[in-house]
Amino acid sequence: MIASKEAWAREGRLLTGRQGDPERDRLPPGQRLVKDWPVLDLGALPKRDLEKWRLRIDGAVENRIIWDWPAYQQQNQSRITTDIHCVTGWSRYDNDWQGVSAAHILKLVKPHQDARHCIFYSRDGYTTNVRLDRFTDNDVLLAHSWRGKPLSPAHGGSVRIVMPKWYLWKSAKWLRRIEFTTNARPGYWETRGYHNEAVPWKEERYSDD
Ligand SMILES: Nc1nc2c(c(=O)[nH]1)N[C@H]1C(S)=C(S)[C@@H](COP(=O)(O)O)O[C@H]1N2
Ligand SMILES: [Mo]
Repeated sequence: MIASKEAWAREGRLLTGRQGDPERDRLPPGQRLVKDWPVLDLGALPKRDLEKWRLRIDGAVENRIIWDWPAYQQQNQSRITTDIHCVTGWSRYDNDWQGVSAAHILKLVKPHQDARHCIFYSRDGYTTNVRLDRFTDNDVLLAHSWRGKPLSPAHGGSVRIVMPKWYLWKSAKWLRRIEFTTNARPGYWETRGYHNEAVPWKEERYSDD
């Protein structure tokens, strides 16, 4: 059962799950469904300033990137709908995101053969790390819009990462830099007891679980 749920989770949309009890098959263990969208962060809200906005993508890559806002807007745009799951216990269904896909970024930067990890750096000083082989999931997005409107500052606008298959602390808000690395470098919550992997279907909440 767990194995098949993980497989559905990897698919991104729980197609098989819908045929059974939708609540049980779509909601990861220990989660409750919410209709609103709670705000959780370190409490420092960066100013939204598109003139000064930059995104740097560097580290173990062939081609470094620095985008300003117009350059980022000119990239191929993707639109996807995903569920999100917060480690504090809430999940929210059917979030409609627009942005630039991780797949598009990987094609441009070409990570080195030995690159294994990505580190996300945010404007509020927050960092989080993910494995490169999960950043390549086809539902990973650098999102600028939600339900067709610019992502609100509270939820990470101008641009946040969306990594729907991992707990939401991996989805860095106010993104300013992605660094590709050969070694894992634990981020803010990963150095404070959170799990390194963070897969909701396995309840990878805290590293001593
Ligand atoms: N830059 C930044 N990104 C962040 C955080 C943060 O403090 N700073 N908190 C993380 C955590 S712990 C959670 S649960 C989600 C919450 O996202 P939301 O406020 O949009 O619900 O953002 C994640 N991304
Ligand atoms: Mo969180």
